[in-house]
Amino acid sequence: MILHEKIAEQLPAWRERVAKLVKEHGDVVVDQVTIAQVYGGMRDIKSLVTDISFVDPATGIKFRGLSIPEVLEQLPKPDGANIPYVGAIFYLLLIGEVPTKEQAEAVEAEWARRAEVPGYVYDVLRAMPTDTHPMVLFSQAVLALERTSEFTRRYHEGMKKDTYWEPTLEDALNLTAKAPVIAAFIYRWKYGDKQEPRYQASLDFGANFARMLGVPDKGYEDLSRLYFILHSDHELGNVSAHATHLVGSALSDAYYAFSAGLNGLAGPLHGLANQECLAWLISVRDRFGGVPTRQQLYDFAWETLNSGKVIPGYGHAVLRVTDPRFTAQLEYAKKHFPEDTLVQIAELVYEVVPQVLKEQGKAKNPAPNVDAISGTLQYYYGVREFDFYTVLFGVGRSLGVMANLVWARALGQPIERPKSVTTAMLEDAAAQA
Ligand code: CMX
Repeated sequence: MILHEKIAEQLPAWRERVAKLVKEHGDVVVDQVTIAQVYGGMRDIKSLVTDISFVDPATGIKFRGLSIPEVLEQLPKPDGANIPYVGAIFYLLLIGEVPTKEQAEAVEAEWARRAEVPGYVYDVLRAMPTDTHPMVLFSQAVLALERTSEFTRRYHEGMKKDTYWEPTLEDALNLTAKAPVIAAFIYRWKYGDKQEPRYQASLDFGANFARMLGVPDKGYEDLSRLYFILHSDHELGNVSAHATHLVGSALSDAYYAFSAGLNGLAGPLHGLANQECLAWLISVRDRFGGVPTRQQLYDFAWETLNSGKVIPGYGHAVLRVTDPRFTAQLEYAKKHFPEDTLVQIAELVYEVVPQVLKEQGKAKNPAPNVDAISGTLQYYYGVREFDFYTVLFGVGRSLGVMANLVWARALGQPIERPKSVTTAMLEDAAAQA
């Protein structure tokens, strides 16, 4: 299999590079930690390593060194599509090279071969009350698949540490292949015809997702590809990536690890913000019967802040500029459906809210993040069940966190175990400073 071969080819050089760095320069100091950071969610402490993506606070995400416009331009696309194959971004994240069309199609073929979801997983979901949040269903379905883990099977048989990455890659491919099918089933079971979706080997990941969800508009196939590419990875410290990495570091397999990542993604300060953001835009539309004036929007934003709430979709823990993932989605919407009321409101919010947040003076970044518009695009195509949106984020995020898990195993990253201290210790440190 092409992904296996390519990683195996690169591994000896990577292992040598990392071993040399740690052996010869292991005691070089890369960061210092303040009391504010220890008490402040470990913000900005450089303590994780990944070569798969990097978020520059001033420019945003780069996937293996490529910006979002470069990714959209350079990765191969299915015939007739405007957005690249999802298989192409997975190849880029895992291998670090822009794939040829054939290589991207080889990943797509692997997925098609592995997409079938065992019947008992559907039974687990059907046994749940229908008002269960879709993220609970998603996480539960992933966990239910754990018994199929190749890594865990091989681990218990006994395998050498330097081969851990091989069954992890198998799990990663199986999990990412099944994720869109599970997501589509959750959608149909909760809101639609309750049928089990069928993955068609003749279609790519994005087109399959659109068809399995039952969205007839061809444009939704491209939007699905765009959505999954943009949400795939955002370096390693964000909650979903870090939770997956942390749990995986105990040699829990890909299913345990990704289920944990999904549980973190479900929080309102992380992935759930996309559903909250669309709800906020709709409340603007309903209050003013359409696109408000700047002044009306300005007052509405202050009303939200004064009621103690955040403005969803704005602010970021790392970024200090407009998120390029927001820009890519806004451009897509303006190109394909510029007349849509919610798109126009989202654009006006982009003009007004940063100023409001600056005046409030709390948020370190008053600019929009990925969630500020993603729900608006889904809504346009008729996917209007807000609480499903974080599941879409999760399908995309599976790509990045699985690529990271494979490389963490390949490079033998150890169990995570940072040190905690007591408040009294910090007070002592402060007294001595
Ligand atoms: N609206 C109102 N206040 C905001 C704000 C917003 N959009 N963004 C930040 N603030 C406030 C914070 O609540 C914090 O207030 P307190 O000091 O009273 O606690 C203050 O500004 C400083 O926060 P910060 O350092 O700028 O931001 P953090 O790194 O702590 O948090 C984030 C980042 C994203 C959680 C925060 O900006 C936020 O809550 N945004 C709204 C929710 C959102 O869009 N989340 C999605 C993020 C992307 C993702 O992970 O999916």
